[in-house]
Amino acid sequence: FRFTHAISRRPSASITDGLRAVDVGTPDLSLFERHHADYVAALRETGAEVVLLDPLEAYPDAVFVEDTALCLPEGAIIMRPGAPSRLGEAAEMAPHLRQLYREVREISGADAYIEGGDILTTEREILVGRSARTNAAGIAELQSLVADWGYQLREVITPEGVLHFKTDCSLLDGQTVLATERLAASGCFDGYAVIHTAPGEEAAANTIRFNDLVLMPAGFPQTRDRLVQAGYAVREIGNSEAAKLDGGMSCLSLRF
Ligand code: CIR
Repeated sequence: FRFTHAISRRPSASITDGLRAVDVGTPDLSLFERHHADYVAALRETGAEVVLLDPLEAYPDAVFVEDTALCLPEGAIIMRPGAPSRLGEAAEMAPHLRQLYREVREISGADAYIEGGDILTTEREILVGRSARTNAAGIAELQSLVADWGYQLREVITPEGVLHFKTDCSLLDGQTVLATERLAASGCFDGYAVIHTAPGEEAAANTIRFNDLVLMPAGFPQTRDRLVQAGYAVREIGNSEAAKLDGGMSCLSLRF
């Protein structure tokens, strides 16, 4: 959770066509832009260098850069998003990672699909949730690509009806995660300390610990209080527009 860099991409006007499981209204671009600017400012406030990429009109979901790559200290791995409309986003991200990393590898199997939102990297392992976007072939290829870097992959289950594994959890520090009760009940965090989101605030589970700050979506006061009481420096960021597209704090950046 200590990072020197992040990559983020400004939302495009085409965000109105972004994927969503349930239509709860069209995201408003100017409000999304304001929330995004607050998000980037918070990352920069921690001392990190944030590369801010231009909007990509051709890809309505391109603001959710996390799904295009997995960034590790040893190198970056370009993903193969399982949503057909998002597959091309990975190739758009690759040159930027090649500029910042000495080693960049790629998921390339034609039947392999995997999105960054399904991957939680902790200090001891990489958890990958199989989901509608991430399949067994994608997980197997990731395992083979990170094996020589010494990483242990563990496959976990993304709850039914939840977009990504990390929609329901986030890493708070070396041994602590924030998770919904429904996800923690699967036992995937046995051995970690778990802080649960408050009942009815499941949408608060996707936060990021970024250096000294925990960035969380605004509007979940009970979960915020739990984090503050546990000693975290919490920054609330407006997320109403990203949430209409099933997006949250982790989706909006790559961190390394
Ligand atoms: C999608 O359905 O792909 C986007 N509308 C939301 C992606 C959110 N990304 C993430 O959780 N890492």
